[in-house]
Amino acid sequence: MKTVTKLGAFVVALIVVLGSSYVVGRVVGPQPAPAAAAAMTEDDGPGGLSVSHESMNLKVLTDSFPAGVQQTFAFQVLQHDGTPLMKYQPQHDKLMHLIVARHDLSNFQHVHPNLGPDGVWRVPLTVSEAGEYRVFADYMPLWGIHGETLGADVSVSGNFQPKPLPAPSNTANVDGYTVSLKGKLVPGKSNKLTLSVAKNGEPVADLEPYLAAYGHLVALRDGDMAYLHVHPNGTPGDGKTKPGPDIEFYATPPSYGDYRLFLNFQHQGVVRTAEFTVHVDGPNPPPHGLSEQAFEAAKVKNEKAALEGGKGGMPAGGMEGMPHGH
Ligand SMILES: [Cu+2]
Repeated sequence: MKTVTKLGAFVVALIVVLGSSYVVGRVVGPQPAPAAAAAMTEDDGPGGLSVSHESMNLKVLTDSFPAGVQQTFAFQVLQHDGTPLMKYQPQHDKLMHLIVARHDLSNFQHVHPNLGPDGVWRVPLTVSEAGEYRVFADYMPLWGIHGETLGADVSVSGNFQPKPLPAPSNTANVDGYTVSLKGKLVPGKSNKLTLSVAKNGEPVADLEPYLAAYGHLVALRDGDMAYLHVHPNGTPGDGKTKPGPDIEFYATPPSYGDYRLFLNFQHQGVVRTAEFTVHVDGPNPPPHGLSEQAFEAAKVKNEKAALEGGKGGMPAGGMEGMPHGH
């Protein structure tokens, strides 16, 4: 072992001294090709956690935000060269959906800004209570292959009173409407959620289309405000989607934990928001697209190797004859 090490050191010294690629080639041999990247399904994960993604950057232009005062909220989606993105594909009838919510998942708003010729999105906005907020810009570039949700934090000044997350519940009440939630959310899986709308105990079967759907559902994760993409099942006028009382969605939570769900629905000309806290049970799907079995086997193997290799983290079996520790 010692002899080999000394010889190795000598070879390295020789290469350094001679500095010849010919010698390097002869002594070290050809460099092995880089190992092929492990095949894995790369998931972009939940949106809303970053101000920047795929060379686009969310820039908030409104820098003073007092609570309770209506003002113009302005922002841009900037491209890598600093110019604003001008071309968008509509999603649910709108080029831009702006979600505003406080970090404690209260004070939710869903509004639709207008794009000016200067590349600035503007919308009148009143935030009633002070605190730390996140704004989510949900859009799709005209050339986009998927929608994008960038998130930026905004401070609203005033007297801040944080609120605890309401307890999980399958029913929500808003303005005389009761919305009940059926279905189970499972980490990493697309599962169906059914929300049923009733008014004064009677099922509502004449919901009105709002943004090309009978309902819009946004889900935010408690703790970091991860923004879930939730897809409605069916569109008004497709011949099979009924105008209530049931509204169906498919949602994929990225992890277990608590989420706040916000349902927008329109009835008799008014858009309302029903809010739910939902607890999602684990476990999460294994990383890197591994099967449960492969993940469990890798954990057992890695733990064994770490224990046998000591604190240095040497691979087990790879250092025969080497004293462990010191
Ligand atoms: Cu919207």
